[in-house]
Amino acid sequence: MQFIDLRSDTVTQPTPEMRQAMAYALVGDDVYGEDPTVNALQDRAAALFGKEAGLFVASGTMGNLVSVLAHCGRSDEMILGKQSHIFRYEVGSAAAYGGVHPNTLEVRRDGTLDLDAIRAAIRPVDEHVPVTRLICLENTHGGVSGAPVSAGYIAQVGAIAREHNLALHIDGARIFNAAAYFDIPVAELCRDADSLTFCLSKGLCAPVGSVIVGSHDFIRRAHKIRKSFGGGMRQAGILAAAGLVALDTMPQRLHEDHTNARTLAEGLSRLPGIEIDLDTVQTNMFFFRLADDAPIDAETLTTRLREEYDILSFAYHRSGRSFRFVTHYWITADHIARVLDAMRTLLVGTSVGIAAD
Ligand code: TLP
Repeated sequence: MQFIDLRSDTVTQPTPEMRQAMAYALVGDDVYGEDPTVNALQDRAAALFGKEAGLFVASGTMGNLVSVLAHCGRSDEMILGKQSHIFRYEVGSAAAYGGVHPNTLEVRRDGTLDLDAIRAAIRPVDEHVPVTRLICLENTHGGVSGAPVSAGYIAQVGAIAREHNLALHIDGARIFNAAAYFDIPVAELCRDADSLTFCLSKGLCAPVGSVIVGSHDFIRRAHKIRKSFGGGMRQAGILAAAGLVALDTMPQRLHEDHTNARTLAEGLSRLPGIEIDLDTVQTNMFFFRLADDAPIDAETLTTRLREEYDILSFAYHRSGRSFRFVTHYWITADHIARVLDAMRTLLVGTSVGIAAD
């Protein structure tokens, strides 16, 4: 990659092995169910997550939308975090296309929703109110510094869901980062969920795609909804081939991204003008804030990082002074040293002189 791109792990490019697999992938018409590579990816994902079936979709957003609509009908309600990606960044699509009403709860620093608040949010049987059908969790939670959510907590939410006959969906865009953090198989983080979406295109580096996993019945409904959104792809095996390589090669190295994020965050915490809570730095992303008395404003920092150091970043949340840095496969330990040196120069005016290659 030409730049040190810390904006997101969505910027990752496919590895040479993925490009090779894509070039030689066996393909067929997936709308007929005849693409062997898509079928292999779906079966592989289902087995990995301990579910009956999988469905390849174009993106994490599509995976979440299709899942919500497979669980809920019009005027049904889903309980989810106010800081969740589904609520914040998916264009209100569940409401727009499915008439699904969001009932939002505050996400805590550890990525969880308060269990009593979930219980209290479940609607009573009353003709004035929507029917609660679904609880959505996010793991890792991008809205709060990539917090990994434990299997123990998910089991507790699963118990509430079962008690009230609700479904549990997990937006697991970065579930492999959570699994790497806890050092457990993804199936353990999925055990109590009825459905989960995970992304091949973020930390796993595949160019396109996500997979939904769940029961045969759920996937059958999701398949039809995917089709209605124009998401029935034809020779999609070219994309799925990269996804299979991603599953083979990427999950076991994600702890390197976590280590790099930690090193970067600790280095930044030692610089004046940076406000950062190191307790929140657990996986491959973290937030920090430029202090009000920092010697540089966010816009100048972003511009100088890009123009003078080939480092891409942007102020997050439009709050002006908050940044999110995300590490991934294409960010090396050497890059981390270069970012820290650039930040030190811009904030303090001195550099330890790490040469750019
Ligand atoms: N997140 C993107 C932006 O949209 C914010 C990012 O840079 O982090 N769930 C979660 C938890 C996500 O972080 C994202 C993407 C999605 C779903 C959507 O995935 P895509 O982009 O594939 O639709």
